[in-house]
Amino acid sequence: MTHTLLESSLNSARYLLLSPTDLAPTDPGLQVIGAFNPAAIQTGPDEYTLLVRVVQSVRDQDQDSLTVPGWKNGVIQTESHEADSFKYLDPRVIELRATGHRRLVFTSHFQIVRITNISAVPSEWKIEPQGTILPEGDLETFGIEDPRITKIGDEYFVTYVAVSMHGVCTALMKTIDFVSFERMGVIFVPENKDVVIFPERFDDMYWALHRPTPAQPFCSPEIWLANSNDLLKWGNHRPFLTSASGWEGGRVGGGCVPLRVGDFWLIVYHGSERSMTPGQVGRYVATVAIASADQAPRLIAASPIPLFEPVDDFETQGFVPNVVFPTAITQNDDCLNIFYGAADTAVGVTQMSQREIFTTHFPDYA
Ligand code: MAN
Repeated sequence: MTHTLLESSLNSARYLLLSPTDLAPTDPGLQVIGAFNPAAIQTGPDEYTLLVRVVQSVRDQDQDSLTVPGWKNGVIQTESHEADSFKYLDPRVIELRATGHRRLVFTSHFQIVRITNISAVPSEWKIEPQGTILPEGDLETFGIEDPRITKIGDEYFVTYVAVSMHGVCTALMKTIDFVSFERMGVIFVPENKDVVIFPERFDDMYWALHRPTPAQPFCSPEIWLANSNDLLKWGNHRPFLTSASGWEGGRVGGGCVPLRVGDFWLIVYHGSERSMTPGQVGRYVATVAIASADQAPRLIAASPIPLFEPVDDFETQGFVPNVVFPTAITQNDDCLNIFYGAADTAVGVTQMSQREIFTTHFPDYA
């Protein structure tokens, strides 16, 4: 498997870790069009484990219809729509004219990936695909997306987006070995995604960031905070981080699991600027905030400038162009590896100095 060191217009080196061509489809009738938005966590002294979202679409299409894939009982099911019975809302979604209901043009599952030789630069990391996690049950028929991993005790908890004709919600699964996974059910009802669970409890409670998408747009979608005493029933909901204007005016959403830095949580999240052009998704950047870690999470400051933006070819070109979508951080002393989805097509990683993030973005707290 090849991965390439790329130049960035910003100070951090960007590395392309995984592309769709590195993975085989789960079914001969499908093609892999994306491998992106990875969860990542250190699982051994020289090992990271990733859960990469793999996106597949139907390979051979008729000219006068579109066939979209989904899952039932572990088997791919397809559904065809006549060309004049729907319209594209953007490259990812169609709307059926008869009902106004939406369908994804693809379906997603997770590829488990093991990375070793992690003390080397990312271009020398050894990357080995392992097994897959496929959608299961009625709430995952359109796919599973955008996982994030939080380690609590000896267990790894994975939040992920479950998509079906019942909507887009967030569910939880857990594992101790990344071989077998136990589904724990839905934790945030539709429409809610970008759920990240803090790795430490406070006030005897677990805490999470989540991102409801209001149907009545009194505001752009923003990040909320909630707590729970069992990781399953969440309450005490309150807005946590609202989108500012400009580059994050369209929406903000949780990204990486918060990283503890002294008395702070370092919170890397995404912001997007919606496109004014119909059919285009807009531009997604990675940005950063700090919150209190010595008490219940409270926002202290959100950076007035992005942490990194799509600049390299693999970030500006792809299935959804101009997207960097941060989803995980691992740490090696001062060096942070920030894993992200690039253009809804590939997995990237960028290395940044924790100290420099504070001096650049939060000089009052450096
Ligand atoms: C959505 C997310 C991601 C995706 C971005 C950009 O907000 O669900 O899955 O990467 O859009 O398309």
